[in-house]
Amino acid sequence: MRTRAAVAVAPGKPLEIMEVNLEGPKAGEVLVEIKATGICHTDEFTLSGADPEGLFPAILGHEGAGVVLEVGEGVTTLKPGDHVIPLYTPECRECPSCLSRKTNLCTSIRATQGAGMMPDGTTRFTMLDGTPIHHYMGCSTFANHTVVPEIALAKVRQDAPFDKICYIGCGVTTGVGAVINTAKVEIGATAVVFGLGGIGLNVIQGLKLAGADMIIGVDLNNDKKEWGEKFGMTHFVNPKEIDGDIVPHIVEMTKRGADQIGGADYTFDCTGNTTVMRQALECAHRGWGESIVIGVAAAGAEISTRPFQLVTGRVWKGTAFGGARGRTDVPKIVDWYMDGKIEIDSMITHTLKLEDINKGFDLMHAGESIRSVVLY
Ligand code: NAD
Ligand code: AHE
Ligand code: ZN
Repeated sequence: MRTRAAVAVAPGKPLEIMEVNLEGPKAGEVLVEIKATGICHTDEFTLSGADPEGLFPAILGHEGAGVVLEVGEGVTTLKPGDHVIPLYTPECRECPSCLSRKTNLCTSIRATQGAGMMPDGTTRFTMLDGTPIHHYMGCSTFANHTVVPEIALAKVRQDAPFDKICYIGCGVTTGVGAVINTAKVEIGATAVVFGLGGIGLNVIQGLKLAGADMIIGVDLNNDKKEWGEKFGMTHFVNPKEIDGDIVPHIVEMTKRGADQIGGADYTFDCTGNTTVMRQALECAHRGWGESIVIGVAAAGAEISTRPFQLVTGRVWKGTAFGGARGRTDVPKIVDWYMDGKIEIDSMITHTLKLEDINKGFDLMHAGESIRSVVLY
């Protein structure tokens, strides 16, 4: 069939809207009509050329929601008409990683996914002149139709609005899941969130849900103060507006009662900046503070700190997709949204047509959007 897509033709170039060919689903695969997709900073990261796994031409997008149109041979868990959210972290329930119960990072198709291919090593997308187009993170939601492995689709309830639940395909689950699954934050905790964008605000709403007491948000953009407060942030710091280094500043802020050592129980990097990652670790509490890396850093970037920071009990962790097992957890998060336990609507600041998708990237660069969503 033919479908319309925004194609990343080369690093640093705007996406090009074009008709592309899409081959039908092979065994174990599913054809999905994408109804809505968010634009995540990771799409921008790959488009910019900073992603060591970036391939071109490719159809980016990994934060979508849609309807199953056709299933390939052997598909048993989905049928035409089902509503689904594509998962860049699949859940096969059979690989050593899934069976370990220690990680959400299913490894069954990671190699081909990283190579921009379907599990059989081929692509379903081609340009009209026959040039192959790479898949992206196994999802390619910047196309009106896409083919996704069965194990990389979460079946969700039919009454949930596509234009909101697409955000559960990455940002919401990553932020809320980092708090609940990865950090396992407890009631009364102190926490610091660096970067109050589409991910950081969801970390804040996760912290509120978990019952954290003090939630400090850090951002270079003062407009984010109001945003953070809306979701439960109790204090805001703009590093450009304080005297001296952010680490002693936060340590001072987090001294509580008899505990005059200071430092947060949990800190989260939602910027992708390696200097910020170090600051986040170092303002975690001596003896037990945990710092969770969520941000994705450019090829070649490295993190460093004095080993003494770890010797004295701070823990450095990372999380992908908020530690969520997609087929199991995503339908539950959709329920939380539908039951009013988590908020999504106000974070979707812009809705765009596919033709205007590049505006979504401009709004992100200008710090004017939290999430832009493309409606097909
Ligand atoms: P975003 O652009 O919406 O937000 C980034 C925020 O960080 C902005 O508010 C910006 O002002 C702020 N910021 C930038 N530099 C800063 C600094 N030095 N100090 C303080 N604040 C700073 O991006 P997003 O969609 O929220 O994504 C955030 C990061 O998370 C990106 O690196 C993205 O690739 C990554 N991400 C990771 C996962 C995962 O599974 N680990 C999932 C989604 C996104
Ligand atoms: N390809 C990059 C890494 C990108 C990355 O870390 N992706 C996250 C999801 S970001 C979603 O917005 C992830 O899930 N990582 C686990 C995985 O297996 O990719 C690189 O540096 O090579
Ligand atoms: Zn994302």
